Amino acid sequence: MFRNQFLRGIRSFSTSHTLRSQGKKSIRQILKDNRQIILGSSLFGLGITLGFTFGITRPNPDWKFPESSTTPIDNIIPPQYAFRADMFDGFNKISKLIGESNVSYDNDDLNSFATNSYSTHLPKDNQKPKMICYPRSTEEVSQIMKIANEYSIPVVPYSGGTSIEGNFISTQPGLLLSLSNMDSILQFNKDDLDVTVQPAVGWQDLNAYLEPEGFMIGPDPGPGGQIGGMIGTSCSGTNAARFGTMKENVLSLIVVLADGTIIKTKNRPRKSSAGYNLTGLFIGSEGTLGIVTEATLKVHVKPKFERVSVVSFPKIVDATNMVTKLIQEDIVVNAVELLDDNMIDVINKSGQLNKKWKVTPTLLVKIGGSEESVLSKLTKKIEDISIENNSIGFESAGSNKESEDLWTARKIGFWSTIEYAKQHIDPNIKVWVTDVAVPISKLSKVIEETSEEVSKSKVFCTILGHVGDGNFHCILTYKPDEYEKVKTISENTVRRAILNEGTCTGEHGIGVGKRKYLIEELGINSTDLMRKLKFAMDPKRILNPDKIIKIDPEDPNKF
Ligand SMILES: Cc1cc2nc3c(=O)[nH]c(=O)nc-3n(C[C@H](O)[C@H](O)[C@H](O)COP(=O)(O)OP(=O)(O)OC[C@H]3O[C@@H](n4cnc5c(N)ncnc54)[C@H](O)[C@@H]3O)c2cc1C
Ligand SMILES: *[C@@H]1O[C@H](CO)[C@@H](O)[C@H](O)[C@H]1NC(C)=O
Ligand SMILES: *[C@@H]1O[C@H](CO)[C@@H](O)[C@H](O)[C@H]1NC(C)=O
Ligand SMILES: *[C@@H]1O[C@H](CO)[C@@H](O)[C@H](O)[C@H]1NC(C)=O
Ligand SMILES: *[C@@H]1O[C@H](CO)[C@@H](O)[C@H](O)[C@H]1NC(C)=O
Ligand SMILES: CC(=O)N[C@H]1CO[C@H](CO)[C@@H](O)[C@@H]1O
Repeated sequence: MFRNQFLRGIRSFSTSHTLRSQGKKSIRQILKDNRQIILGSSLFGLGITLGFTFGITRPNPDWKFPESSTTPIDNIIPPQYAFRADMFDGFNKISKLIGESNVSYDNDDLNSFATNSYSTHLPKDNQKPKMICYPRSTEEVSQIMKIANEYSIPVVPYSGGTSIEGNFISTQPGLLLSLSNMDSILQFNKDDLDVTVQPAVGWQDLNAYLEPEGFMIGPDPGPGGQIGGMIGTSCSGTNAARFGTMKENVLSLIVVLADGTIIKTKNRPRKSSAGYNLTGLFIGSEGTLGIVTEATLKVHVKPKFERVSVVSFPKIVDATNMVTKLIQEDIVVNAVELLDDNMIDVINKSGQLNKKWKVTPTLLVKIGGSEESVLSKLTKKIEDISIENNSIGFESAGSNKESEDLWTARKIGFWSTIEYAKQHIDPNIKVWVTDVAVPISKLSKVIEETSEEVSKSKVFCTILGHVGDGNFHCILTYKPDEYEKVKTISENTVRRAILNEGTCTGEHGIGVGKRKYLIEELGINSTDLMRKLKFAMDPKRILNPDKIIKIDPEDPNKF
């Protein structure tokens, strides 16, 4: 018992010592630190005495890292970020380093990097960056991070800015590091099917580059998304059913760590059993562990022919049953998307489609291949399965062009919902997008229960799902006074998914809004381990603070 108390004393001393800011400090902080050192030293002295008395091994005085496998939030002290004057000293150094024309203090700029209008979680008024910088190379990012680390300046990396879970909110206003000057495609290895790019290359631009040669990349998130941010959120999109998510599509990364160290995660071969999987560690880490400055991605052969079939059903459950059947029958689809009746209605009303579809739950099934005859055969098989699963309509595109037209319907779903709600419900309408994913066998049940809850609530919502992966979105629109209502729906949807062995986020990430669900999903030990990794790699907690896990015990949010 003595031993435990002794160790705990030493541990809290070591923790605060390790985590304390190394930057310039206020008097208050110096006093606080000294108190801790005095307390720590007296405990240390007591420990040596006790150790001597009870025959315990003496602790190593150089030991600076808490001897635990995880880091619970109660074991840490608040981060100490740079005060205003110090922060601007640091900014000046950065400005000298990369040139005045590559930084900005302009108020409109600062505001434009605070959020985007379709985000589920919005920043508070003061939560915007204090300076934007635009580095042009890995080397510059590294130099900037060295300065930021020295001065304890919070840094938020930013690529396309389309993420929607508050992933880049400046919760601790500091530096926003925009990668927009790093937008080159560096190397395309056709024979190896991989491409190396800088982080601000957009996925659409990359596809436009690859397409003439007959290639494409897998993930297709929101229009405007860029590789750095796509790695940040481990995004996916409609193609994931066939080509996988970002997690399956990155071969290797160059990353700048919190203190400016530059690392490579892997070489270029498809496989490797060389040590820890560092590539995987950074994908989905939302800029909290390092800044990606270069990425090598898998490239896929773009299907020569594609066919999209539109299948209508009386009920959502019939549609999801059909998806299960397609998977069981080993029918390889390139994508299968679910649109509920409201979604079809808003797309129809958007006037952007040539054809009008039945306003009823609908599956869009996309198949691809190198021969048209194979596709025709497969389409027939899909039609047969749909008939056995109560479909009430089946229409298949006759050509690639027609297929593309049908696919635009899916791509405009999100905007059509917002447009419709603005025009018909309230010009100030807001939007909250849920993003759960469950094992396919649970999908029907979870969608059905969710859609029942939504219709009872009377808020206007459309449902859109990447159902091949068990992932679906409710695009909940709400008037200001309906905020609590949609919050409850979103919370219930997440709980329902977790109860069914699912995840709170299939592709948008945790950001600031889903931290508590991450704990519910994986358990506190797992998030405490994430915190341990975070502290090991970013001891001053400067990289994208407060995302994914709580890092400040004084953060007013409970989780
Ligand atoms: C209309 C619409 C539709 C969408 N559809 C989908 C969809 O189908 N599938 C899907 O997965 N998502 C979708 N999204 C969400 C969004 O497009 C994705 O999350 C995308 O991956 C974000 O990329 P970005 O470049 O915009 O990232 P950003 O918003 O710039 O950043 C995302 C996160 O990554 C971090 N980050 C940025 N750059 C770097 C870097 N270089 N190194 C380390 N961290 C970095 C940021 O700090 C942030 O935490 C949609 C969004 C919209 C608005
Ligand atoms: C800053 O930006 C300008 C152009 O905007 C560029 O020419 C210059 O090389 C950049 N870097 C430095 C160190 O000034
Ligand atoms: C490492 O993790 C990534 C992302 O999760 C995955 O794609 C990859 O197959 C893993 N293994 C290697 C050797 O990179
Ligand atoms: C599509 O919307 C138009 C209004 O823009 C409406 O007149 C038409 O009936 C709708 N079509 C279907 C199939 O519901
Ligand atoms: C966390 O680990 C402890 C052992 O330290 C164990 O008793 C507990 O059940 C674990 N909690 C969860 C949620 O797995
Ligand atoms: C619920 C339902 O009707 N499922 C049917 C879907 O189609 C397959 C045959 O292709 C049937 O076996 C399922 O019973």
